[in-house]
Amino acid sequence: KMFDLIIINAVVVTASDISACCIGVKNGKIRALVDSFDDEELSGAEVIDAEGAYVMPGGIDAHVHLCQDLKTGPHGLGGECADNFETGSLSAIAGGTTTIITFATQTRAEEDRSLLKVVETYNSRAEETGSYADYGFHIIIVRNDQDILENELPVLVKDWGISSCKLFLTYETQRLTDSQLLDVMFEARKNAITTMIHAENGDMIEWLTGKLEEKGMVAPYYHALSRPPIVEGEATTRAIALAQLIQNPILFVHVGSVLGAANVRRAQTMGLPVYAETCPQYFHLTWNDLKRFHSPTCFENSKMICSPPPPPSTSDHEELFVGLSNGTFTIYSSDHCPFRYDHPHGKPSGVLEHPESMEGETISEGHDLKNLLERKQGAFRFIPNGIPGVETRLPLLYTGALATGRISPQRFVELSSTNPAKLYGLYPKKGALMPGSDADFVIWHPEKSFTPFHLHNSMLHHNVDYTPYEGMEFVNWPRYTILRGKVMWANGKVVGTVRDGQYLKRGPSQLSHKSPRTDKDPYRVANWLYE
Ligand code: DUC
Ligand code: ZN
Ligand code: ZN
Ligand code: ZN
Repeated sequence: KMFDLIIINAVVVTASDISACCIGVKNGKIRALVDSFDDEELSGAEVIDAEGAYVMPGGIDAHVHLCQDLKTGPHGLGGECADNFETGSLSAIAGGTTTIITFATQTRAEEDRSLLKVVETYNSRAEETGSYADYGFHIIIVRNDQDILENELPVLVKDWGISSCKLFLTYETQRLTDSQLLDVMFEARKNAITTMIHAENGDMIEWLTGKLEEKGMVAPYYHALSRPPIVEGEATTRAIALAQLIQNPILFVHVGSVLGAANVRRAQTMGLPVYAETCPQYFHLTWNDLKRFHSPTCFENSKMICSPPPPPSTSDHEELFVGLSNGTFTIYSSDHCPFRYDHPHGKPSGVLEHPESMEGETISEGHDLKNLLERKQGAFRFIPNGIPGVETRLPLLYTGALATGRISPQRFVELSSTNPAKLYGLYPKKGALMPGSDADFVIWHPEKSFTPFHLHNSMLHHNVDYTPYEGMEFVNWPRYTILRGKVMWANGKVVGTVRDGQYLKRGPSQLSHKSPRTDKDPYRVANWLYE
């Protein structure tokens, strides 16, 4: 037989084009895009009729937290990921995503000093269960040990294909000082590693949190007030300056403020290789959602706590949508950070009864995390930061941006698949619909035959007991998810297996093809460093 799988009646969308055609797949790769197939070509092939719906490259979610335990929790203040590679990747494919890039995270504990050991640990967690989606790792670096950086970064790139690292400007247990940031960025540059930056000013957050606690303002809502837009505004400005000094591309993760987006835009206009990721919560949630009513006993909302927090109001959403359409934002990821509600290692339930009992408690050495978690009092300082969303990412982008005409179908593909593939060195194996590319697809429902529905958490496949988007109306949902020619998700059913996903070795970023711009750096900040 000539093809294993044929998709007919497709409206094929790439980052640049839309065209009504058919796709032929052989051995897990795209082999042909044509007007039609004849009987001989069709014989023996599995045929999927897209019925005129959009067929896009499978979603690439470049920001997913899985298997992070209490010690390595997403911000070192406790919290344990409820999803492992099995449940997290299942949730991904049920939402049209065929590739996830997750985090392997160094900690300040001595046994986690070696980045290679950290990656081996996370890799064995992935291999233990397997994965429904293809997957890779970013490395989180929380210290500047020269020996580790010099010896291990080249091995990470060469043996593991890890070409990106995430650095923090906040969280006591993760943040680097400016000089430590420069150390890591300098070594990253030598290895063509893209630095991902969590840009929030940790000192501003600490100071504001202290002031809020003095006034007894510790309920979940005040998490947002402890992180007003200037927190991201300052940190993006500073990190841009540091990256300009080092002359290495940076990607701001989870940009959620208009101020942050404006700083990114200005840097891009200066010709700097500065990229930004944004996430669904910055378009669908506001500060108000942190105090949404849930039940008679629960009126404060730890469920919605994430960092950076959602923007203050819906008018911010409109400004952020501009960045989504005009290219300020390079990629759109979920920041799936799965904590269960009302779980000792997740989000505390209920309300804080005695706010004054929090007085005098600060994050310090020897602070008794376990004790605080057991009290489950819900002061925002102790609530793990992060919300789930790997499955709802593409449907939210469809409903909020594509169906409303805020972005084009091509831009949808660019943000959700092609740009992440290019940024993180997976292109054109991933993120493209060209002969030779992996046959990863998301096929939507034909719009005319799809009835909008209200989402409930029970419909989702993650191991989290809530969704921030409970009750929201969705105008479409992935009908088929196909991974390397294998149908994984079809008409609401999982049809793939947890052993279908493969580890992805990645190459260098393909977005800054001529970067650093040592030849023509108009700012000549510190070219002598590299001469
Ligand atoms: N950063 C993330 O990337 N995810 C969740 C929490 C955080 O601070
Ligand atoms: Zn972060
Ligand atoms: Zn609630
Ligand atoms: Zn994250």
